[in-house]
Amino acid sequence: MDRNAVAGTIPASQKDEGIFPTVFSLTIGIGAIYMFRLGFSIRGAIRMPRLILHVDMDAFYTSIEQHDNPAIRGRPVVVGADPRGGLGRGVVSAASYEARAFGIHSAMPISQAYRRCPGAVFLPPRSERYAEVSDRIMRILGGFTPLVEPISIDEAYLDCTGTENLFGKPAELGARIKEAVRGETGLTASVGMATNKSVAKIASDLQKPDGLVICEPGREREFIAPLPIGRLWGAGKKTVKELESRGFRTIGDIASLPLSRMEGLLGRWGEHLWLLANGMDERPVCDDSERKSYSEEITFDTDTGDAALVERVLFEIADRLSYKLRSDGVKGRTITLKIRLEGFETHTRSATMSEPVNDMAAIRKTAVRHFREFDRAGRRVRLVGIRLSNLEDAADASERQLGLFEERGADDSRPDSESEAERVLDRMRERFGGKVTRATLLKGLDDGE
Ligand code: DCP
Ligand code: MG
Repeated sequence: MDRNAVAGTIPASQKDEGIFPTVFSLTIGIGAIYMFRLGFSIRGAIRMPRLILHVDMDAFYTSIEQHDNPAIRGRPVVVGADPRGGLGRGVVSAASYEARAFGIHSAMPISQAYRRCPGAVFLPPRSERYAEVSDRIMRILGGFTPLVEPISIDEAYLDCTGTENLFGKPAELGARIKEAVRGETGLTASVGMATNKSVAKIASDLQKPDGLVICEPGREREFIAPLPIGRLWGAGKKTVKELESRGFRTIGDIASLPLSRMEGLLGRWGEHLWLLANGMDERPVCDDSERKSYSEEITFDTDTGDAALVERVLFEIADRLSYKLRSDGVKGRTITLKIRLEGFETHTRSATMSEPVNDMAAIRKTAVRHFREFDRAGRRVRLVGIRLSNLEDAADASERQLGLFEERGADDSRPDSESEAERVLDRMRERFGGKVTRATLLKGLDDGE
């Protein structure tokens, strides 16, 4: 009944073995920079690398003001609070690149901005206009891939994996996107391209304004290594200070530390930063209106060899995922178990069902089965997670019968989301919040199968 698809990720230790071609750089038209050749690699043949873009508009608010009013093009422009001759309160929202030459930047007190450049053009924000341009930009980006995840008014992630036949190689795709945005809005965008979100976002910022920076698959780690730690998503001022006080300055400095050292310094947050510092980031590009998957994972406080504990955790995860799926009215056809072992080796095991599911029993049963079948050769487990993908609307799916699991016979025509027990649970959660899980209710029961 299952079409088993098995995929595994490459352990960190094998990620940088110099099997990739030489790094080179080349400047192309429109002021863009093409830093690394993006081509086929041995790894690409094994597992197709993703092509993730981060697009961020340059000096967004002030660029719109300069576009709409040619008289202020080329001049320092500041959008924000009223400066009132240097006595105004409030802050700078955006500063044009000409204004930045005076040291003016977003979030700076407007009075300070005024002192730095009294001759700048100070304008109040026109939020509606910016939102309208933002909508247009997101629509333009949507012409290149259906997978667009807007993350603020002027930036978005795109997953353009597999678009080469349509739009050409990454450098060409990037140039086309920038040209489409410029042609339709008159504004410039900076684009970063990589195999994951974190590196793409770092890349888009490297050659602003009007930049195009590409990191070749397999080069993620060395690409970000020379940059300061503060470039990593989530490395706030406090974290950077803490790390700098110990002599770590660059991303490469922390990437080469043993993971345990980072965890010793920053706890579990250390693991997050260590992964990003090593150029690893598995987060998918999520278009919320058409979400591609639901997933949840748990990292154990200490690596565990206790299979019963792992299964109990899978039970909890299945329960929470099932609740989310049912709340959103969707079902998934593919159930993936993710398991990370001590030493950081990560594996996934997927099964695609003949019918989509969203009930806890089905999700848990498949995840536990994968876990039991997985040979971890006595090694302890660091993390487990479950992902539901291949989603469809529960209403469509409920017309069909489940017929996959013994607990629902073929004559059971009730949609599984309406099973009595789960309805009761859902009602309790609505009253008491997310703290109620089936596993909480059944605590102490051996949940095996
Ligand atoms: N913004 C704001 N307040 C801030 C930061 C930003 O109101 N503290 C607004 C104004 C910016 C827009 O959001 O124009 C986009 O933010 P960015 O951080 O992308 O900054 P810019 O687009 O202005 O400049 P850059 O070229 O550095 O992206
Ligand atoms: Mg911007």
